Amino acid sequence: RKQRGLTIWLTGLSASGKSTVATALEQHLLHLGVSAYRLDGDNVRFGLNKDLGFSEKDRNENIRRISEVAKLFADSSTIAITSFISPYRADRDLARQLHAQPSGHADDADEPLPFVEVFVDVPLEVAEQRDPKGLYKKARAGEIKDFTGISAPYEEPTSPEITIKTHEKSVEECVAQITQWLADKGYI
Ligand code: GGZ
Repeated sequence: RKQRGLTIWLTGLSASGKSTVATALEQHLLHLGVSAYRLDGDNVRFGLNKDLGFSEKDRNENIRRISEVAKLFADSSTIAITSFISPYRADRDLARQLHAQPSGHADDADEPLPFVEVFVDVPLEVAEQRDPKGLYKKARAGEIKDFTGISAPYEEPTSPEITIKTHEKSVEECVAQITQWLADKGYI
């Protein structure tokens, strides 16, 4: 039977370190000879989802489409790594439920594709201090509306598979934490 992939779903504030960890994790898995593909704002929000903004409705749809795409990658035996704020618990739960449903491919096993929620947990003050693009500053000044953590919600995960703290650990340690978890589960 064909080998199956999985989805590693990173969630956290802007400037929490999602993209940095996702990039390093992708590199690490590729070095191990494991197929991995990262979905992030740069390759999704400027393409597939370029019609979407940051209202609650648009974020719901952003995450819905990303969930479907991640599932397709996972179904093709790749480790899909997603790196989006995904601030709404209900959207992340839908992504999880989607992975539990059969894909519809005739040759597919019935087992669900694993969905691994990784909470990139840094305090808002840390993210705001980092502010690499000056977005928090603009949000505080009212120049960006509906900014996550400032004027739009971030609903923390209640039972993520993994929690990483990029303000306490190095990127390498965070990647090791995730790969150790995957190895313990027999996924890599
Ligand atoms: C949050 C925003 C916003 C608003 C633009 N709120 O740090 P960044 O710049 O590079 O990453 C953020 C990115 C968030 O897009 P996502 O697709 O991950 O969001 S969601 O999952 O909520 O749909 C930030 C930038 O886009 N950005 N405006 N109002 N982040």
